[in-house]
Order: sequence, then C-alpha cells, then structure tokens
Amino acid sequence: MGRHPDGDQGVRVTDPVRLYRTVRLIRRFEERAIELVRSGHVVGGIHPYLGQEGVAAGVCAALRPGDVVAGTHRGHGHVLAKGADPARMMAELCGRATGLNRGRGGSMHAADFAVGVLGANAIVGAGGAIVTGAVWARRRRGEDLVGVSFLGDGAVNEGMLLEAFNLAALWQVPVLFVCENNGYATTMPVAGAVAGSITGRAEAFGIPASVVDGQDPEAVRAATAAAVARMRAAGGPEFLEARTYRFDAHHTFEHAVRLDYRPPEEVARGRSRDPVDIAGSRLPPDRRAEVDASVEAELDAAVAFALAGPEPDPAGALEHLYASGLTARAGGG
Ligand SMILES: Cc1ncc(C[n+]2csc(CCOP(=O)(O)OP(=O)(O)O)c2C)c(N)n1
Repeated sequence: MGRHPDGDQGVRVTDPVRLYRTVRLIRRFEERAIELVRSGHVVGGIHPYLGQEGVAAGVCAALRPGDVVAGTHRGHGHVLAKGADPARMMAELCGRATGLNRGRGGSMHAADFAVGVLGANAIVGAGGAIVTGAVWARRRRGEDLVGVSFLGDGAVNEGMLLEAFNLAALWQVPVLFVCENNGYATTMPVAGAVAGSITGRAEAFGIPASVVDGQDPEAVRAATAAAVARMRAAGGPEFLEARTYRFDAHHTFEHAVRLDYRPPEEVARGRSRDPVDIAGSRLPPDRRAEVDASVEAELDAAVAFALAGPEPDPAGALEHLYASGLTARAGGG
C-alpha cells in the first residue's frame, strides 16, 4: 500500500494514523457506493461492509505486499485494505471499462492481482479453497508468502471450506482463515445455524484458532501479526474468529424491503462500538480531521473517475474468458 497521499512514506504499518485512514476510507467508500446504488450508477446493489471495517483494515495492516487475500461477497473492504486503487474499484462497481476488471467483475468479483487480491467472491466459502490452492502452488515455486481467506459465519457450514481446512492442515499451507462473525448469515442467526462452535471447526483439523474483538482494528492487527509470524515460521494454517457487527443491511435491496430479523436494541448495541471511532479516538482530533479531509478528497476524485469512464464495448463481451489465449465463440461449434 504505497498510494496514500497522507504521508504514507516512512510510516510504519502499525501507525495508528494509517490504520485509521484505512478504516475511514472503507467506511466512506461504502457510503459513497450506496449513494451510487441509489442514483442508479451501480446496478444490482451491494453488500455493505459498514461496521466490519476494522477486520479488513487490521488484518491487511499485518500483511506484506506480496501476500494474497481472497474476499467474500461483502468484499469491498478486503480489496481496499490490501491496497487496490479506490478510483478503479469504484469504476468497477459502476461497470466501467476503467474499472479494476474492465467493469466485468463488479461488486462481488473485483480482483487486483497486482496488490495480492485474488478476488471478492459470490460463492460462500469459495475463497478458502482458492487461497489455499494459490498459496500452496506459489510456495512450491519457491515464493515466500502467506494468504488470508476472509469468510463469513455462514461459510463455516460449507463443505468446500472444510475441504480447504483439511488440505491446508495436511499440506501445512500458511493460510489464515479469518471468520468475520457478524452474528447472521443473511437473516439466519448464528445460534440457529452453527452446531458446536465456529473455532471448533478449525480445531477439528488441528488448526490453531483464536478469537478477537473485530471492532478494534488494532486488536485485529496485533492478533493477525502474531498468527502470521507463527505461520511464516512453522508453515501451517491458523484460524481467527473476529467478532463484529454489520451496521447496515445484508444487501442494499433491504433498504427498499425492510426485513425484521434484528431487534432494534441489538442493532443499537452493535452500532455503539464503531471501529471508525475506536481507531479515530487514538489520534489527536486535528490529525483525525486531516485524515478525514484527505479521504474525502480521494473519494471525490474516485467517484468522478468512475462516472467519467466509458462502459465496456459490447463487441468485446466474449474476450478475456480464457487465460491461455483461446477465444470464445458465440453459439456452438
Ligand atoms: C455456496 C453459496 N450458498 C448460498 C449463497 C447465498 N448467500 C449469499 S450471501 C449468504 C449469507 C452469507 O452469510 P455469511 O457467510 O455469514 O456472510 P455475511 O453475509 O454475514 O457477511 C448466502 C447464504 C451463496 N452465495 N453461495
């Protein structure tokens, strides 16, 4: 992450200013993206990451540029925290040719290999298998890296994730599985879906597991740094359950169709522990105001860049489907 106009140079990754800036950037990016959903520029809606920013920011602050991450359907924060350009990410959400993936991935499939983002992913639990395979293959080629799979509490009941645990443990692949336990999978509470415990899933495969306060970005950074240091030394996987809360809807469709599945007192309690304020309280007020202004300027430019970008040419719809240079043809044969 070397693009922050905010004095990134020479700032250590543990710098509270940098951590706060990432949390604040994700918060305001999401709020801007919701405005663009409402104005019709983002078609189909998004899964807002509001409230969970401390997890992506804390985890990615403990990684190296060459490490890789796989995100989820609620993945904007993961992509931004690992260092993707917010302007190109916003353009991707708007389906523009200037987007990270030429506007073909959109909100749930944004990827940026240049900064180690293997992709957000609409398939619940898929990221665990993708990142385990990618890290295993690249380490066999002699590369020194670790990986992170972000996943929701809903993913812990997916067979694919358990298969990934098995191979990561068996082959000692250094992947940190980060479960963002926000209490719900869509409208299903964890207590109604998860037998046993979340950490117990990983422990059953001999994967060391711990729990962290996901609303405190510095606590997440410290827990990740400790896990990653053990993984780099010993090689095997680890599991981190970050207890967090989703401040907004499961998906922006809920803004139109109000669903009644979270008691108002619970929502108020969840929102009272805001990662933006927790990280911001560690900065002098004037420094926090400077960061806020610089984030706002960066996002003004990002939205302008996104809306100025052309839409992809429909004539190229079948390009970029195959990696080997093969081209697709419309119709059979
Ligand atoms: C394999 C699979 N099953 C079901 C779905 C539909 N689906 C989309 S999001 C979601 C809930 C996921 O909950 P969780 O993993 O807790 O993440 P959260 O939405 O809370 O961030 C489901 C079931 C899907 N996308 N993929």
